[in-house]
Amino acid sequence: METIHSSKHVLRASRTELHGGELVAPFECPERVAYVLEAVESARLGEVSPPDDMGDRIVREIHDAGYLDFLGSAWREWESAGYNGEAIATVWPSRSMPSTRIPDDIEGRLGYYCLASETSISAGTAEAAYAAAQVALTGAERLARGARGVFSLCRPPGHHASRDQFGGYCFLNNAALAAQHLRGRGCERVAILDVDFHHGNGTQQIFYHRDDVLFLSLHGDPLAAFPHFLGYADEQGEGRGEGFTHNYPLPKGATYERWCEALEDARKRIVSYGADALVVSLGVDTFEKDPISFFRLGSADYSDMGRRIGGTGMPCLFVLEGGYAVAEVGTNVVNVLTGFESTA
Ligand code: Q9C
Ligand code: ZN
Repeated sequence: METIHSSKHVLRASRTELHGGELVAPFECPERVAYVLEAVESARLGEVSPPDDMGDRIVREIHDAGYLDFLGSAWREWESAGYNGEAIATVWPSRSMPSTRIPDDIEGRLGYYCLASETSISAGTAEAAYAAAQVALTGAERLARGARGVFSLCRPPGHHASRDQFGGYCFLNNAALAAQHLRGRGCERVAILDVDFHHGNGTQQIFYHRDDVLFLSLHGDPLAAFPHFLGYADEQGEGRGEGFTHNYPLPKGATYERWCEALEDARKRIVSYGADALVVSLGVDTFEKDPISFFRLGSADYSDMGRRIGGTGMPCLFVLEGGYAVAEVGTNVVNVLTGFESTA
């Protein structure tokens, strides 16, 4: 299996994450990719290639123009405001002041375009996010040209990013971009299976009213886990999209056995939907040693997960999302990929 990777991911190297009331070194760090590349190489998974320049047409179809302008200029504006730290949102158009006005001031714009304040914007963030988008789009193009499986080693991750908001370590929705690209390249129906520990709120929002992209997410129950305000079982899509979103919120301490029951239900839905291609939002923060999550998957379980995904018989693009037990992220991700390959 080919891996698509951009060394520009290192441009995303923020120093701060707001965690437990402290500014800590971010869980989502460049070392994650180093471990994944190491595991890809030692498993001899296949070639590692840089992304092609896929342009910004699909990015503009999925994301809001004002949001993209904001991402492009936020760091410069923050610096010119004279602040010493990284850009962190502190105020939102919340339930008590539900405004749609977009303020001029950077503090106001940050709040307008942000959905969670753990994520700081730093120098180079926009460039790295754009490179990750190209990695996802290039992977989708390889699939459209006939590959059975491709790995887009995206960083920063994407599934929390909505049409016009960043947060949860995400800025551009890599998996959504890949699905949209596949739609324009001959796939009538695309399914997105989100196996990251956290609900893929951004991806759900982007496709909520559509029936040409099926979205399924297995995740920690939002009553107990980030992003808290989306990902409940009764969210099933709206309008044409009704019945094309499926959420599987799972309890604290869920084992692979429990997780797998949900995967099997999702798998049936994907097959009966008749998807032409499958995009997997591949987060491995379901791991038992993940520092910010509460499932109990072990390293060997990821091989089984990959085999089951391969069992759909569908061409599959794996897009990296979360996973913060840094030293084990590589092994766990590559176990999914080699499990998938074993079903060829
Ligand atoms: N104090 C992804 O896995 N957690 N994002 C905030 C912790 C945010 C995870 C609460 C978790 C975001 C791509
Ligand atoms: Zn996650």
